Amino acid sequence: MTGKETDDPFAHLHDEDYARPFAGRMATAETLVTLAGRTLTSLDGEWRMTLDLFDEGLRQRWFALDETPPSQWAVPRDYEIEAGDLVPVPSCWNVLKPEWTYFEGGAWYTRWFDWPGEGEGERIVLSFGAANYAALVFLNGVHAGGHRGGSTPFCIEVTEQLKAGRNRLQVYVENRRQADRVPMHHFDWFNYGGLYREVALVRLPRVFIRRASAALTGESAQIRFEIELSDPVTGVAEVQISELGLKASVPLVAGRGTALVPAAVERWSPENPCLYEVRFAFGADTVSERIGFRTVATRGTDILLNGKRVWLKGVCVHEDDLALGKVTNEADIRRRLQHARELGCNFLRLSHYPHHELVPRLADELGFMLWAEVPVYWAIDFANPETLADARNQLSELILRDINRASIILWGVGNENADTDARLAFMADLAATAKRLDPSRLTAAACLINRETFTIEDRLAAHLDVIGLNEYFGWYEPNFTSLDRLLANSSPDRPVIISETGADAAPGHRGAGRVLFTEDWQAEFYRQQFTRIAATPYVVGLAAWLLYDFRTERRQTGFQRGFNRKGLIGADKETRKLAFEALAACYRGLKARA
Ligand code: GCB
Repeated sequence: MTGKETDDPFAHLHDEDYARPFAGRMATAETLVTLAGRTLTSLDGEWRMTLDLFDEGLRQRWFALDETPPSQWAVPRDYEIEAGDLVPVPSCWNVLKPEWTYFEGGAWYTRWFDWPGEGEGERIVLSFGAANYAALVFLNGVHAGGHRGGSTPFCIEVTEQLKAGRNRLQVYVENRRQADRVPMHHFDWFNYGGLYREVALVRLPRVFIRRASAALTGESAQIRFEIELSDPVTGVAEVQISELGLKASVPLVAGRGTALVPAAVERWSPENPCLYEVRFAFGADTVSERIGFRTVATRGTDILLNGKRVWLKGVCVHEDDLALGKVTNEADIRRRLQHARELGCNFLRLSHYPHHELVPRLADELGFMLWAEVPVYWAIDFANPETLADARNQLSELILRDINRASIILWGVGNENADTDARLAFMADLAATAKRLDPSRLTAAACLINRETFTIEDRLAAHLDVIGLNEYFGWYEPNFTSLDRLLANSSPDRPVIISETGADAAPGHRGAGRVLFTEDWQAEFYRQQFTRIAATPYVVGLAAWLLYDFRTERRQTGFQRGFNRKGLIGADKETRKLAFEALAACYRGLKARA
């Protein structure tokens, strides 16, 4: 069936155009709404979930079925909401039942909620933290919207579909690995599926603040306030930072406006992560959040924070948990940042996709610099305009969500993508998108090495502020002499960060010399790497690969057993390997340069 009812009960068996009616109403960066300081009605908790490997729910329009009990069905059905499993949201289905561990396909989530009704002129938006990879949302049997991209938030307005009283919300989430997606079908992490971040309802006035940002401009002591409304109205918004006695007006034309306001702010830095409560108000709407003010720039091969050179002592981290999969929470994030602190870090790379929005919030509060990125990872269908639109949208959603996070200094637009003209055009577009949406931060990507001449060589570098370099000399390549050549041969005109280096170690596995998968070699590997990296003036940071071991089905030796073991700490997030202290000692030794 293609949206209309038919008398033929078997029509859906032959309709391969079944998804077409749901292609519209896509939530994008354009429809995202800032949640800063808003009161949300949480829809987390128990939902019913039914797997759907064949998109049967779309073919048969399961979402439109009434709730007649099975004893009263006139004709048989293939779907019964109550027959689904009770599952928590947020969650990844892969960790809920052993038989769902490797499931890649679709699942229907259903829950009911009571709604008291909205006030005069109010608008109601459904907000999703993320759903991997694509989602279709149905409220009271009606298609309300959809989203693609597995790690970014989205908002769907449901003012029209929402009823006072009992409502039925259904979300079809689907995590197939496909050639046109970002990432594509081949990546080195686990393909968790589900509604794995928070779901909530948000009440908004008829005209509301869609986004609001405040950032320090250049080295001058001016804050640039920027506001965008839901509608193209003209008026005046108010901004306020009470602690500074700052109050200013932002004139809005066609729903948008900016104002430059002089302000004597104390600068945010890892050593002094000071934040100010910033309030934005327009008409009946107010949003507020804690914002840090700092500048970030490059000069030659240096990265400057508040005009001063910084060396990024970093570690990469995936969003992965033995018990929860991609689900995280405040305690998990605080533990992660505490481990990074004990390692001596001032920097984390949130690889390889947008992490939970609480990560940059806590990094703001605790004082870490971050690299945040989108999963333009390895092979991507670079020539496909729809894939580019998807990647651009994921990047835009990430930037708009985190625009006020002082901790984020770098937007990563990709990782180790083979050099073709199509890739160059695709990724240059992303770098330009990042600059257009956010000129206050730097762009980066994990770039390429010419393995014949052993030089850093990537046409993309010209489009970036910072060159990321993933290199595994001493691990995938047996010795360090090629690294010596590479570092000596290259003379980049902009800063380089080693955006990954690392070696696997199975926790507890020991041995002397270059014995792969031992903790001893992993520790020695870091000592060898670090001596070289720290002695190279144009390298201004390292993001070690990585903090914790993580699940990935690509890795199947006895040492790996479905895990990438390059963690400095095991997958239990407790067991420190020898390399943890080895790298910590390297970072301590670097203090004088920072
Ligand atoms: C890389 C990738 C990263 C992998 C890592 C590895 O270069 O960027 O995602 O997990 O190497 O362990 O091989």
